[in-house]
Amino acid sequence: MALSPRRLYLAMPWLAVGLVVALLAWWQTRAPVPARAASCPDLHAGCTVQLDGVRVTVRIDGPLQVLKPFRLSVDAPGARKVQAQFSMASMDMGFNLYPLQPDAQGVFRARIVLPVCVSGRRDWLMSLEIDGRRIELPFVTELS
Ligand SMILES: [Cu+2]
Repeated sequence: MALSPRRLYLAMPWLAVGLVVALLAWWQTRAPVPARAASCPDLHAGCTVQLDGVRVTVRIDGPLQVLKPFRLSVDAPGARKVQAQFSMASMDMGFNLYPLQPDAQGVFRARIVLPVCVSGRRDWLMSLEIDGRRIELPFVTELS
């Protein structure tokens, strides 16, 4: 069974399918950015987390409640790109990714609005990605 040009031609769609499957498999197994677990009992007061020698200060202003906008500020000297994502342990809370924008002082800021959890949970996980490094901060939203 020689590999004639015609056979090769017929095999093309399958090769394409195989390539897509391989790409998807690779995408799934890509190691996520390792996270530095941190704790911040009072996000309004703010917390400082050490991330590879950089002092990262995280703070929020405004009501820490669902459906109400609050402001997130991240001070990470020297950082170029900061983004935040909000999730719940073992629960898909939908896609949300907030790119933070630096202000004149170089403090990264974003306005966040959290969705309501369908099962009434209030335990969230804030994932901050700072130049490819990640901090995970658990927090609980307040009741309105
Ligand atoms: Cu939830």
